[in-house]
Amino acid sequence: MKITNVECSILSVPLKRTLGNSRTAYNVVDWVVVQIHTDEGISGTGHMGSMGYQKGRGSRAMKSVVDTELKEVVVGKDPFYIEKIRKDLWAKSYYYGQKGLAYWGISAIDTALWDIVGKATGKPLYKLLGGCQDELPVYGSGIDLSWSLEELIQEVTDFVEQGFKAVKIKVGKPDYREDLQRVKAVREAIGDDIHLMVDANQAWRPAEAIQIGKRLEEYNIYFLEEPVSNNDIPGMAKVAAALDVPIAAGEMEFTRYAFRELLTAGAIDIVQPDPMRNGGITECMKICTLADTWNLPVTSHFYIELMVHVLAAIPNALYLEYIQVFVESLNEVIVHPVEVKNGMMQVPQRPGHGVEFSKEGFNKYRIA
Ligand code: SMN
Ligand code: MG
Repeated sequence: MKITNVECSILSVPLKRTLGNSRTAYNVVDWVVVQIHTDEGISGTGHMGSMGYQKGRGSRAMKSVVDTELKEVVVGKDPFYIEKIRKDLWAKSYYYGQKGLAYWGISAIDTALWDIVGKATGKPLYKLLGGCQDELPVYGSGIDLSWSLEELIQEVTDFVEQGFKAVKIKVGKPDYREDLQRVKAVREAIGDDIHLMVDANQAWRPAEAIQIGKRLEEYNIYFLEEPVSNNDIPGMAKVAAALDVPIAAGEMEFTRYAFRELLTAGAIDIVQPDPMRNGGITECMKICTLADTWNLPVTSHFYIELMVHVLAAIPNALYLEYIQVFVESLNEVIVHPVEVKNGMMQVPQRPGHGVEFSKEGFNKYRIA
């Protein structure tokens, strides 16, 4: 089999409401879709979710790196030679790539190649990767720091009513006492039996994170995510050592090498790879193995539709993240909507990863 073409399109889907974390606000997701075609009529896709507030979300730059740099490495090759293609992409982009936008493109290409292999063999991706389970627990995740307390409570109680056994909310308000009030109110609303995670999106310095983290522990927090900058690995390790609550991070990291640094420093207790930033399905599996080597669990970041296959193929899976508003945005442009029932997701049995972008989605939302 030979790759005949690589096409990259942008589908810009507005969010139903504005989301906010401690860093920024979002009101749109650009789904950057990489389609790889072959001479046997099989095509695979990898997508990047590039979100932002109005302008400035990176999608055109992502498309440009695929179109002008990466595509030529891929065309003409056998899609089953995924490691070889990765090696060549890495070599081609070594000067400007290895992290950043080029690596997003490599990630999407890797994912599309796995999709082709799945379709060519007629197998769902997780079985090709080495199946471990057919369903996974999911937590309901809110990008909700800008929402009022009433809206926040509505969100988490909706999650619990839908059957989720775990929810995550944002923290990182300028005055941490407001975070404590929100966490207290959420804990009271969901009761003691639901896992409650909090995500600070790097809002604090280490000493603050320890001080606030100790107060948060009073509410039985399941994990505290990104308390400090992902560039401050020693700081994160200090926080992890000082607090009982497990520390989760990894969503901002490129490549397994970055995870090696987090793990050797003892900076995290829960590993959170994002397959569209950290190198696609192949690299994500390597990161999960690294986590397992450190005897740590993995919880997904974003991309539930892809991470369901990765977590279904590893022995150390903890939870899938379900960000309802982003899933609703994705469901606008795909054929088979992501489905979560009673806090569990069954792994789709369609060949490949099973995410198929729809003609209607392309017609309605395509901007490039
Ligand atoms: C998050 C950030 C960016 C995209 C999706 C989700 C957030 C999370 O930090 O962990 O849910
Ligand atoms: Mg996060």
